[in-house]
Amino acid sequence: MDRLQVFKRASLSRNFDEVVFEKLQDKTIAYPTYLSVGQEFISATIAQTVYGMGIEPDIFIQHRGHATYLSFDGDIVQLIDELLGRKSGCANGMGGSASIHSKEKNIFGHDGLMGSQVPIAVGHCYKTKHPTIVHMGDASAEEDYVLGAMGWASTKKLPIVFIVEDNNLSILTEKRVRRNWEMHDVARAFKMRGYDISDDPVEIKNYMYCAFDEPILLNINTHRKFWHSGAGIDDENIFDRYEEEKKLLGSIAEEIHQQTKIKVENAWKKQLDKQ
Ligand SMILES: Cc1ncc(C[n+]2csc(CCOP(=O)(O)OP(=O)(O)O)c2C)c(N)n1
Ligand SMILES: [Mg+2]
Repeated sequence: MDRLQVFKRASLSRNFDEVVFEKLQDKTIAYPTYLSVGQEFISATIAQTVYGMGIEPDIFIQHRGHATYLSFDGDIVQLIDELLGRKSGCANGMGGSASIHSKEKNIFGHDGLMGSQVPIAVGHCYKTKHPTIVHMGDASAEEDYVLGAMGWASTKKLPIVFIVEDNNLSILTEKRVRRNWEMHDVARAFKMRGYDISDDPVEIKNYMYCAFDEPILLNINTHRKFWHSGAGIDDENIFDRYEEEKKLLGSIAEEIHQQTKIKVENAWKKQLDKQ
């Protein structure tokens, strides 16, 4: 796997949301905003892997979706405009952070009801039989309609990948307070392959081996670096996959990080100058 290409995608998301963090603090952005920081390697690896397979999937995202949108090559300028509430935004300035989408990239925006994207994605995949990826949080996965839809996907052997971005949190409530079961076990109970893995890109790529031949579920353990919504820090010492990968890949990754930072900052500046 090209770990550097994955890093490039992750770097775009990281740098993008770091600018958004500042824009939230100085109130340039005044809407509820959900940062992907800390969780970027999930979408970055999935996108790099499926594009490497020559597949252009349909993608259903949820509220914490900036990294998914950018990793799957969603247009950065349209995302900036969306966060600024402009008509030229990817959801006509009406969706905001929680409901970004891209017609060009087959990214379907979220309606705000936790987990609703899962039955919608399954129904879509049942109709189209096109490779489909659906992202959900570990708390959204608990909604009853998610589980029924998974059963149907398994019964019909749909080409769908269920991605659980398991940051262990529902806003601030940890998983152990909410439930005593795990999503990969639920998938297996539905006779589907289900795996509980880390957000190490090599591990994610490896577990995509049978993706789209049959339904699979990857419960990917990850870490949310910032608040559930808005710009703040819950835990200064939380593990950061991005920094870990940067260290591992060395100076070339640092260079990619710096170049991407400039590119993203310039894109923001250009859009803000238009006001
Ligand atoms: C059906 C429903 N219940 C509650 C909410 C309020 N709510 C929005 S996001 C959220 C937590 C989502 O947690 P998770 O799915 O794990 O995603 P994360 O924010 O951790 O990425 C809650 C409770 C909602 N939007 N929809
Ligand atoms: Mg969560």
